[in-house]
Amino acid sequence: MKPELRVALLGDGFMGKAHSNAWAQAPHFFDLPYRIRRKLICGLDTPLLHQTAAQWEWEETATDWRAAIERDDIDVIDIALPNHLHAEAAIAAARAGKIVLTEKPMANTVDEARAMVEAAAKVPNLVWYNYRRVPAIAFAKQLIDEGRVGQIYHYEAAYKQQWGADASRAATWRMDPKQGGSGVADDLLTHVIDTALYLNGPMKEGVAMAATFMPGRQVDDAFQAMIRFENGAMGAIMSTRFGIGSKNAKSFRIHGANAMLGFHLEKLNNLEFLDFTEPSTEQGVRDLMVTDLKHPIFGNFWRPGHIIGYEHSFIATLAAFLDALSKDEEFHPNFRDGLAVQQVLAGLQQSAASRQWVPLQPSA
Ligand code: SOE
Repeated sequence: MKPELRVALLGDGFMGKAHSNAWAQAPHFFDLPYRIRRKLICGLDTPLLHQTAAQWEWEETATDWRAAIERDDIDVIDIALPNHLHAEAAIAAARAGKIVLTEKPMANTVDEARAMVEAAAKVPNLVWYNYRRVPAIAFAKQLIDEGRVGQIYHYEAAYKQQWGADASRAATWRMDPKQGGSGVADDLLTHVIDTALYLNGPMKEGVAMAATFMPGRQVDDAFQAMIRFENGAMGAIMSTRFGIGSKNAKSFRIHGANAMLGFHLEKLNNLEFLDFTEPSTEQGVRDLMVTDLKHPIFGNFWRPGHIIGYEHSFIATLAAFLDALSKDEEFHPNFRDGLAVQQVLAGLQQSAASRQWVPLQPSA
C-alpha cells in the first residue's frame, strides 16, 4: 500500500485552482508513489471557498491558515496565498515539520527568501516555477545540455500580459505594493528569470529600467533588463502588463553557435529549432511539435500530437516533486532556486533605481 500524503492548500484564487487541479490530476497521469488526500483548503469566508472545495473535492474548508499549519493530520502545506504571505506561511510550515510548496515569487524580499531556505533546510520544498515542466521547455533544456545549441550568444526572453491597461484591475492585491511587491517584476519577470537560469545558467551583471504607465499606480507596469550571463551570452529580458495584444505571452529565443531555439507559451506544444550545422542550402526553422513519446514529460499525458495545455505544467511539476520525494532526491526548482531568482530580481530592481549596472547573483 502506498503511503498517504494529506495536503492542505492555502489559497483559493487562480493559483489555488491550478494547484487543486494538479493534486487531483497527478495521480491520473503519473504512477505516483503516494496516495494523495485533498484534506483541507483554506480561504476567506466567501462562497468561492465552498465552491472551490466542492468542485475540486477538498474534504474540508478552513479560514484560519495559521491553525491549519499546526494540525497533526496534515503532511503537506501548499501555499497559494498573495505574495506577502509566502514567507510567513512557509517558515511556519517548515518549523511544523511539513513538506512545503509555495507559489512564485518565493517571497517579496531576498531576506525573506533566505529565511525560508534556512527554515526549510530539513523539509522537502518546492517553488512553483511550473514552466520548467512544459515539455517544449524541458526539451529545449535537453538540446542545450546535449550540446546541440553550442555556445549561447544571445538569450532573449519576455513575459507579456495586457491586463494592466484595465484601470478597473487596480483593486487587486497585485496592485498593492505591500501585498504583491513592486509590480510586474515580482510577478511575471520571476518566471523569465527562473527559465533563464534553468536554460542558460547564472547571470553575472545587469542593468534595468522600469515604467509605470497608469497614472497614480503604485507598482511597476513594465520592466526590462540587459544581462551578461556567466557563459558570456548577452541577455535581453522583459516583462509587462501593457503588452497589448498579448494575453499570456511568455517567450524566449536563443541563438547559439550550432542552433536557434524559440518558444512561445501561446503555442506551448511547439519549439522552433534551426540546426545551423546543416548545409546552408537546407537550413530553415523547424516548428517541432514537442508531443512525441520520446520527448520529455509528454508521454505521461496523451498519444503523439494530442496537445496539452497550461495546467499540465503544474501536474508534471507536482509529479516530479513527489517522485523525487519518494526517492529522497533533491528536487528543482526548490527554495534555493527560488532564492537565486530573488537575488537576480533584487539586483535588477536596485539597478533600475540607481540607473547603474549591478552584479547579479553570486556564482558560488
Ligand atoms: C499573473 O497574471 C499570472 O497569474 C502569474 O502570477 C502566474 O504566475 C502566471 O503563470 C500567469 O499569470
